[in-house]
Amino acid sequence: MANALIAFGGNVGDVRDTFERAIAAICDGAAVRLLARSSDYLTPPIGVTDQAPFVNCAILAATELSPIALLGRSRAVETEFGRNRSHERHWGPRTLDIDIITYDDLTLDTSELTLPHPRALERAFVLLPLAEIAAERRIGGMLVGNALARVDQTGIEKLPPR
Ligand code: A4P
Ligand code: MG
Repeated sequence: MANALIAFGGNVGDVRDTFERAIAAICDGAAVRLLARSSDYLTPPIGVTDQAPFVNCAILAATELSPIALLGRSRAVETEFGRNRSHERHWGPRTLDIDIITYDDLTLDTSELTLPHPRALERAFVLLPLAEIAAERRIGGMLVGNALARVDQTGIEKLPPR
């Protein structure tokens, strides 16, 4: 059994509702079990800035799936919730983006999957949710809480429970 941190983002449709259903679809209670879920955060778009704000959250899950099988399940869930990569811009609007941030302490660099996620430590929209559920976790040797102190959190708003 491995522990995985998984980040969710989206800015098209009812993203918070999508998150609820997507998390339930990934965490079936068997091969993937939900251990913790962060709050949802409203976050200014990073990268391509002329698009709607995103909602972001993160979960901690225990899983029997291999990293590649977990990625496969994540991509199937992205597709189920309306994501169509052939119609979208890199870093542009999307209903649901699921990124695997860590899988235990595994490091991996293949064409399909890079672990830990290479941009996680630079991004407040990933680190703020992670700090809620895994502040003491290290990513690439750095504590989530310390990484968070180094990034710009301007404009990010923690959303109340629905
Ligand atoms: N891939 C490799 N490693 C991983 C991993 N650890 N987890 C591969 C998930 N996927 C991984 O992803 C491209 C490929 O990365 C996948 O096919 C998988 O095999 P994608 O989701 O199709 O492409 P993308 O999302 O456009 O690119 P990327 O690099 O994942 O984008 P990011 O870095 O996730 O950024 N601003 C705010 N406020 N909030 C956001 O959530 N998201 C983005 C997208 C930009 N700006 C944002 C947000
Ligand atoms: Mg992605």
